[in-house]
Amino acid sequence: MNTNTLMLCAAAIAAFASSGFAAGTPTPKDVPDLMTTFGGKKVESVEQWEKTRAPELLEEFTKNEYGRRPVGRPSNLSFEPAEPDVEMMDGKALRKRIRISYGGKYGESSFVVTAFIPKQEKPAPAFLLICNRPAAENIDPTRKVKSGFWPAEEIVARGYAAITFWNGDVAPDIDYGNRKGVFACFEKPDCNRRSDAWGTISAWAWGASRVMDWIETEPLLDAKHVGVVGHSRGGKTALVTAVYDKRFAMACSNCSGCSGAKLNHIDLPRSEHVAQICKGFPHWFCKNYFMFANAETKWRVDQHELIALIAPRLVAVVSATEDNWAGQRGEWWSAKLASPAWELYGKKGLVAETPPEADTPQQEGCVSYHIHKGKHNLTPYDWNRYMDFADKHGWKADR
Ligand code: GTR
Repeated sequence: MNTNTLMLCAAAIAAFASSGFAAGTPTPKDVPDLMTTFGGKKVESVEQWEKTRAPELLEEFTKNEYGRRPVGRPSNLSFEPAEPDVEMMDGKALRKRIRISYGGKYGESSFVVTAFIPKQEKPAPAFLLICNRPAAENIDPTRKVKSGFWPAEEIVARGYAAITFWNGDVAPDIDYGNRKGVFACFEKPDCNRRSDAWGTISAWAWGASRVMDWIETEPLLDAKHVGVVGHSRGGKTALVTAVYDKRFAMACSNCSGCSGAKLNHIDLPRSEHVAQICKGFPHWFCKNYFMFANAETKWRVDQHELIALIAPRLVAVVSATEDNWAGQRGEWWSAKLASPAWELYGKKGLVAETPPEADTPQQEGCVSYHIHKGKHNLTPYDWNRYMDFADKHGWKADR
């Protein structure tokens, strides 16, 4: 293990243990060291990180958790208006609805993305929500139905474009979604899937990348400043999106819990574990992941290393006080223990020694954390903290 990192991790864990927060709260144990390669070499430079450590971690997560994608950007990918552009929100936004179409060896499919772009001179920075809740109630393009899950009006009022698509249009949230969407185009129906074939989390993240393909073509949008946002299964997907697609400048992982931001190497008995998630939602992952059911702490990686793969870009991790299932302390610890990756780049990761009180964001570095008071949910409070974080990093000034 890299001595510096070891000392940093040990110091972080010790500082925590001596703080008030520690009372009755477990601390991480035997966490795989981010800055030591599988071959036992210490990682001390960006070059070593980028050439060796990051690729081997990425391969480990690909092969054993989220699966391999049979396709990247399809050569026949196309974008066309699904409806004419229209001014909305009292003339403050232009709404675009774009159909993104693609086809593979076994079929064709498409999905529609909705974008509210603030009317302003310069290209707008944006937040892309991967919506995992019923579309009609949460991402209504007519805005007759409004939901705090996607407060598009507030996002536009702060100078950001609000963009979204429904995850089920890319891959249905069931049985590897093999009947519709992307799996049906690139995988033979009823084929015996390989043990490292992608699951729906990776497929949804693939969909987010296709939206980025469109964003790059849209002059009203600033493709260099796009945050990908998701809640719960969508929060896991937001991390995976940014890990596999470096064009996203920020990932916002809201209440993502097990197989998202939550660290496994911490004893949080009320939180979800790999055995439960694999039983409840096997299609989210590749089959290889099932071997870590009841054995996640025997795996040579943990979820803080997934977050670290987003460095040096921005990451926001969010928990909810009433969301023990997501394992709030484990989410904070992942954010903390991922931070040495930013330090390699001469940046700060999560600047904090202990988890914060509710509604008190920790946003000094490139890794942001807050825990909102209340339930497992994505709320306007969270959105505003994501936008504060982007503001702090000059997403508007800098254009
Ligand atoms: C839960 C699942 C979690 C979380 C959540 C959601 O039932 O156990 O991992 O992702 O669903 O996506 O709403």
